[in-house]
Amino acid sequence: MKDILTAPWMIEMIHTATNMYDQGWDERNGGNISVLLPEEDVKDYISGEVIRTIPLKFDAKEIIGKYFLVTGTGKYFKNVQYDPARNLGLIRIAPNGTDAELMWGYSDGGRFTSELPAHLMSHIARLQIDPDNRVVMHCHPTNILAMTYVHTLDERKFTRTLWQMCTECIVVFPDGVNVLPWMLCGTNEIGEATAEKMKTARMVVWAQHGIYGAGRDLDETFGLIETAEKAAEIFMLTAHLPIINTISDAQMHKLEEHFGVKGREGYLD
Ligand code: 2HA
Ligand code: ZN
Repeated sequence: MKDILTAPWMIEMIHTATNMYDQGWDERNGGNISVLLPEEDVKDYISGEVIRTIPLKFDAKEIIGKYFLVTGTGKYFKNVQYDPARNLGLIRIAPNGTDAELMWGYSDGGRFTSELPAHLMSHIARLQIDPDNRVVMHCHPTNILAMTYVHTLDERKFTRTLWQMCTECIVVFPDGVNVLPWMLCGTNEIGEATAEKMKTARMVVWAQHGIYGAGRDLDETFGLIETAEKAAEIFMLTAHLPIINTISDAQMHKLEEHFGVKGREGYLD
């Protein structure tokens, strides 16, 4: 058996959690990440023995047998690099669909993030759209959060404002961002609402809380959130000033043409 701490996906997870902490997106125990791992990528690193079974709070029958590397509940992104086995866990969805089998990690008796319903439901939703989707990421980026206090939560308007803040936004997230109003976190209800929103965009803002992103790998998903957060930062730096220039819809159409992307239907005039 190979040392799991040398697995490329483990190293990438540790680097990503550390980087997110360094961005200021994951204060204290804020944020959570889940990565879907193909069995062939994990089998050499685990004994196959189930350490313990942890109940899920919903029926995840669509993803029975699938492996996920998931951050732990109450754990700090800041600490992942120093003690991965305590702060992360590798779970497999049990044959009944309602339990998770712990294969590695959560070494202090811990368990997966309280936001696992939103993660797994989002994985299920994204896999139907993109079979190569592997990552769901949640965090609390400062400017995205700030923006939800001072900008309408209308999804078209919110997306258009972000697109207008940096030239490359429409290229990076042509699908835009969807937005949920404030809801109680850690529940199946917010999980279901997030997954529904994930059907039409890879980013879902949770007003007054943070953001969810989905993508094929950690880099792509991090990059999505990083780009939206940069745009929100420009918005927060300029929202109180007289705006005398912007990126017009005609210019957005030029970007679409040049980069071979298509902005969300009906979002550009
Ligand atoms: O506790 O970010 O949304 C981690 C969170 C909950
Ligand atoms: Zn959160």
